[in-house]
Amino acid sequence: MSKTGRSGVEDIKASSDHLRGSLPEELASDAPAFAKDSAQLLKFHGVYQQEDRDTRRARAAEGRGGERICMVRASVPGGVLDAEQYLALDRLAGEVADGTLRVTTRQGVQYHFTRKDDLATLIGTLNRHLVTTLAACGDVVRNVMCCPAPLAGRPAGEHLLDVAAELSRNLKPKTETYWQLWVDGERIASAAAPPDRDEAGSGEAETEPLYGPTYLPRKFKIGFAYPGDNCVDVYTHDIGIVPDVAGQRVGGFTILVGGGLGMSHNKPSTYPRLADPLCRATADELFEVVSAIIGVQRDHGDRADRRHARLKYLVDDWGLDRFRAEVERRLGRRLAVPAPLAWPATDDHLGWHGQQDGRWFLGLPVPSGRIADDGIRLRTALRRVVERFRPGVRLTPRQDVLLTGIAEGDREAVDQELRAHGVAAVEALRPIERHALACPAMPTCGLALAEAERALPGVIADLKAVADSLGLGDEPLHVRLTGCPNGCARPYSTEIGIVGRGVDRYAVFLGGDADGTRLTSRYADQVDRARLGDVLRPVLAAFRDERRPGERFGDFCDRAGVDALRARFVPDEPATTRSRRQPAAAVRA
Ligand code: SRM
Ligand code: SF4
Repeated sequence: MSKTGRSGVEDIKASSDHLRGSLPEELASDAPAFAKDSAQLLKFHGVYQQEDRDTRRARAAEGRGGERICMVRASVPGGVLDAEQYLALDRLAGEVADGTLRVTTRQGVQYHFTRKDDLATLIGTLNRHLVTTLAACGDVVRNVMCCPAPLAGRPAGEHLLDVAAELSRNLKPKTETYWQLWVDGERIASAAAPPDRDEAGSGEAETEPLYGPTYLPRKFKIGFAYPGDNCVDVYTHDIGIVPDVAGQRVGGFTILVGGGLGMSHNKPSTYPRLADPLCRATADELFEVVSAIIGVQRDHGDRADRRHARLKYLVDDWGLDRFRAEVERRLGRRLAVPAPLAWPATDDHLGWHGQQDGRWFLGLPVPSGRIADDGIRLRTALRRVVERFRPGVRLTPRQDVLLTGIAEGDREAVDQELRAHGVAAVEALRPIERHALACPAMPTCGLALAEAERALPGVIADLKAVADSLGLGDEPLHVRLTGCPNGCARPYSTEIGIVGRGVDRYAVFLGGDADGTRLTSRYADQVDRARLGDVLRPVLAAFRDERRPGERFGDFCDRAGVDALRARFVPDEPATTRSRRQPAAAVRA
């Protein structure tokens, strides 16, 4: 904490002149890396300065510092790209990154191993294709998520995506710095182009009317679910939004607040939390209500302790009633009571599906979101299909890709092109493979305690073998693996969360559900990677023997009680801190 009583990051933001700091000078200099303060500001521009952790030890032995690299994140509202945009993104992966594109759990795209000197080319080119990196990271509203599936029978699905994109545009920071640094000062009509600033005003309030000079206390996340389908994990967002659908358009919205997953091991004051229903808003009120909620967090969120700075802690510290009263005070009116929610249609949208407009889309599984040419030539296959058939490309909250707008007559040719490059159809995957997610972790993530993406194939192979040996091979088990407890692959809102503890060691969380309405609780801790299957075997066997007809694994663990399962099957495990959980009823209505 600084002398001002605020966290150091607050001082950096305050003195940055709206995210500028010394970035212009540092970008122009030959230095291989950015200074520490600049690295904080860069996040708001969508850039993380990282180190290649694979080479750290060898370089240290040679007396050299870490190899500085950058991760660049593009924010793509609702994950919607057109063919030209996808092809541009693909080209850049080869030219200024490590040859891979990574679809993120928030429907964005990440480039890894980008050099400082290549940042301007990468970000400038993205913007020329109307893809922005502005506010992809940093203490602002991040990429706005939305169910991307253009399914037949969902007439308002495309309208919902438009609403999400518009909200995203309106919530972008308005500082000119981004355009000056990366787009030659030119404010092109992009996904991020903010509405024109009021030229009459020149003070700080006018530069950032929503955020002010120090932006938000912490990152802020918003997601729209399609009614009945919780593919976006709507309860894990700072603000979750679920519309009513009337005909071709969305009508009112149910608004939830206070979701978030990050925690630290052994720090019970940090915990995952599912969002609570706050109110309803009409379409005309949506921006105003969302802005009021953001304003409460901006003015009352914790700016001293970044571990306690997310909206979820403010909602818990105040209680929902006081929070609602403050939002109402700002709006000058009472908020309408939220509607109950249910999720009978939660889906990953993989495979072939008919669209509302009579065409087809294909949901393609992308292991850990990594579009690469390694064992299978997925990157080449996608490029060929997009070049030849010009489909839309949509990124899903589960790190997969939907190819949309395909004519009935092209379906077979698309399948053939994919098979020719070794890309398997989703039907060829076992359920446990299909539903698995992992965060990037090593070697790029500076916070990783253990492997995740690189460990996933082995972990899933082990769990698959255990499930097979118990006759549960066809059970749709949902597994999410992360390299640390921050929760980037949302391991606390699924059935089996495996969370990095240390090198090759993990904590295992159970008892959430596949619809994302319930949090997991810790079942075992400090488990060697090689023993994950052994630790899960007895509880899977109990599920097989004791489940009710049609009961899912997560629901069984919840009914049996994770504490009781731990006492039965891992009795040496200390009765440890549990993740904060809410009964499903509380989050459903
Ligand atoms: Fe995340 C930090 C990757 C979704 C919670 N996250 C990071 C960083 C930037 C590491 C860092 O701060 O140095 C990771 C970059 C790794 C790398 O090398 O690429 C990183 N997070 C990711 C992505 C790429 C994971 C993925 O597998 O796709 C996701 C990018 C989404 C995007 O496009 O914006 C990603 N991160 C999430 C989610 C899931 C979500 O938002 O739906 C969460 C949990 C939800 C939440 O925010 O509570 C999440 N990431 C965190 C946290 C913990 C935040 C907290 O409140 O404690 C951190 C650490 C931090 O902020 O201090 C973090
Ligand atoms: Fe890094 Fe942890 Fe997020 Fe994985 S969960 S990407 S290890 S911060």
